[in-house]
Amino acid sequence: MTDQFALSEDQLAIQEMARRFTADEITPHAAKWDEDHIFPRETIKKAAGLGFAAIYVSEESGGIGLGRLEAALIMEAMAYGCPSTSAFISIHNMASWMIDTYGSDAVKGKYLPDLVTMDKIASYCLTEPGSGSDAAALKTSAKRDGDHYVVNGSKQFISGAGENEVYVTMVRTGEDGPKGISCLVIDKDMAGVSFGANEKKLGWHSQPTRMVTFDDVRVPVENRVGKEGEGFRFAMAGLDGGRLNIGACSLGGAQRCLDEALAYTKDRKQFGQAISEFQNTQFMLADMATDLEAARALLYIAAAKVTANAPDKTRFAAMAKRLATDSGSKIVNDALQLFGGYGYLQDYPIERFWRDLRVHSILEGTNQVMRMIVARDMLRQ
Ligand code: FAD
Ligand code: 2MC
Repeated sequence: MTDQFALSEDQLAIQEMARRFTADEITPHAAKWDEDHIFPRETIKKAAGLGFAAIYVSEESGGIGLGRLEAALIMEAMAYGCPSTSAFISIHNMASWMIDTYGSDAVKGKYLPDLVTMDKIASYCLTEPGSGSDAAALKTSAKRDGDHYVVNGSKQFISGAGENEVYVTMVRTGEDGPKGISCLVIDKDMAGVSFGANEKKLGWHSQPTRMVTFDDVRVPVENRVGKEGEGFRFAMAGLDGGRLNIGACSLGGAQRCLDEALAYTKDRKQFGQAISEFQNTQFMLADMATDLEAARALLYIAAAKVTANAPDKTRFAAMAKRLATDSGSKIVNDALQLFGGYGYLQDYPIERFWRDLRVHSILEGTNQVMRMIVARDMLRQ
């Protein structure tokens, strides 16, 4: 009866590999990356050595050709050590998958060999200063001039900007709205590409976030992914997977904080007994574990739907992202409460997870937008 919900041997092996990598290469360093704002490029490159830079890029293109559940397992495992670094690797996977799935042989051949090894890292550029949730209102323009596009405009909040070499960018080549949007791959070193200051953020300190500005950037037409007007659809399809991964990062962070809270409450004594003896503590731990398992179950189902290209995959990815990120943040907040004043100190990891997970309810589509996607799909039927 339970077999259909169990992970396969291969999936368990991948999960174990990702957990081992996290324990060896991420967890021991994550607090320092956070405190000193260190971008761990070497560690990220090591993750690529295990195939984690191209989890659902096809094997023909040099990826490991796995499904979205496997990707979620990997992201969840790495987020147990550092949600920020895990999410960073997820964004690179999303952008690489878009090139592999929708790109011509020319654009794939030009970019994917370096992306699968993470000799080059990819950013995903959709958001603009004037268009966040209403992404289809973007204004960055790409005007055709012979065998080039001339790109002008700005992208806001771009993860990895300034460090990464490759920018998978949604631009306007046609009419207003989603149908006038195309997808271009733009190199960091193309003339006219520049970057804003590294944003000072609440969390996600192990990776930079900057504005990217395009000033008469000449991009070869062969760098277009798919046809003109298809870019918005590709961007949204990429986010179906990205949202699962962000949800998985919240699950991993929440699991870590739950484990820390279990150990701490058994150890810490007040009123002559371990605080785990209080019924309030037990009820909180029980609810944290229950909410985590419920969110995880939905996320794994949604991941299976995205792998299978099920008709309701977008709705499920949105539901799973909403639940996993909101539940994840609540679980971490409860863990912080159980640590008392110590939870607020940087001596313990909880406050870092609290800060890192907060943004998961905002980016890759706010949780209000997730509700909008779900309700629209329900009402359409
Ligand atoms: P707004 O769209 O202005 O929303 C403000 C508020 O209004 C929100 O609460 C929102 O839910 C609500 N709202 C808006 N519309 C509706 C509606 N119709 N109904 C109900 N409520 C609504 N973007 C990229 O393209 N690439 C990246 O790599 C990237 N990385 C990021 C990293 C960080 C650290 C952050 C903070 C953001 C990143 N983003 C990135 C941008 C992110 O996706 C946007 O911030 C997000 O989509 C929300 O857009 P906004 O900030 O403009 O908020
Ligand atoms: N897969 C494929 N196609 C999709 C799709 C999906 N998941 N979602 C929408 N489309 C298609 C849709 O079918 C339609 O095409 P057609 O008219 O041919 O049927 C087209 O795209 C336009 O869709 P909508 O009519 O739904 O567009 P609308 O503008 O009303 O709303 C909305 C779209 C709000 C869902 C979208 O703008 C959105 O997701 N906003 C949030 C923005 C966001 O998530 N930003 C994340 C930036 S990345 C980030 O934060 C990182 C950290 C990397």
